[in-house]
Amino acid sequence: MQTKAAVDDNPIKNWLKTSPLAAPMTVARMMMAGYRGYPTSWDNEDEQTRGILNALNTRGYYVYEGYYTPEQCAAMRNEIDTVIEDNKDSVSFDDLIGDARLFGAEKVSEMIDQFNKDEYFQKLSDLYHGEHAPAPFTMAARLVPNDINKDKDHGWHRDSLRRQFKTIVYLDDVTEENGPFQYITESQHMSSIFFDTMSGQIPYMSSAITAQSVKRLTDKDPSRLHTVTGKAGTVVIADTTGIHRGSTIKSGHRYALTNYYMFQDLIGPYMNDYFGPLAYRESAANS
Ligand SMILES: O=C(O)CCC(=O)C(=O)O
Ligand SMILES: [Fe+2]
Repeated sequence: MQTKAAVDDNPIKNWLKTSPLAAPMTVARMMMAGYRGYPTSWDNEDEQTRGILNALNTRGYYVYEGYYTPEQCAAMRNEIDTVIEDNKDSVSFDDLIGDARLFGAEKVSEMIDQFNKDEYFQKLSDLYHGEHAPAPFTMAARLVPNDINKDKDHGWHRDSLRRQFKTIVYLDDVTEENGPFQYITESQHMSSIFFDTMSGQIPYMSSAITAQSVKRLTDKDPSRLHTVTGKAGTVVIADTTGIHRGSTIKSGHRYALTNYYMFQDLIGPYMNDYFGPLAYRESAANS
């Protein structure tokens, strides 16, 4: 049996990963994964809705300010502390770096469930996916600075090669210091997936993307790098097919809630293997 090291050392495989074939192979994989073009059937929606969806379609993300008041954000931060404390068995703790993430936090908190069930974001998801695409779970996250990550320039990735949409609400004021969301604009387009893979020299089969690859893209066009700072209560709405990351937190903390919207055929019990026991619930598939 070949060991992993032996596979990684395979010169043909390595050549394929970084060869000019990486780009067409990535696009082929994306189409096999069920890529759907970009529906634009929101012409009859109100101006704000059209503006948000058009921003997702072109640049890749939209910033919606003032979803929660500062007081609601404070209450929500307390709520996250409580659900993390009360559901330790379901929380992914990174003891080394101190981060805590609870996938499915809405199942143990009515407050968080309201964000999960937000009707307007659900409507945006349905329009953007071109079909009903619910959020089977919300992730509550509490991020803090740590010595291991503090000097690292990493974390870039695509969530999926199939259209995906997330809403992330900042529950702290987010500056350059405490882990702002960053996005490479237009990287969600199939054409960019092709050309960025080439010019960034992004290896085939890699959802993680090195800082070096991203630098190649931003050196070519610095205006593509966007860092989303914002007051507590700001919601980042993003097509996470595009290249993005939560940047490294250097000081303070960053509490946030993230709704994971998904095509219904992707929702199933297997999610609990990836995200923990609260992620999947039967009714979500039919909600
Ligand atoms: O929390 C963030 O800023 C982004 C994290 C992320 O990559 C995601 O939710 O897909
Ligand atoms: Fe992501």
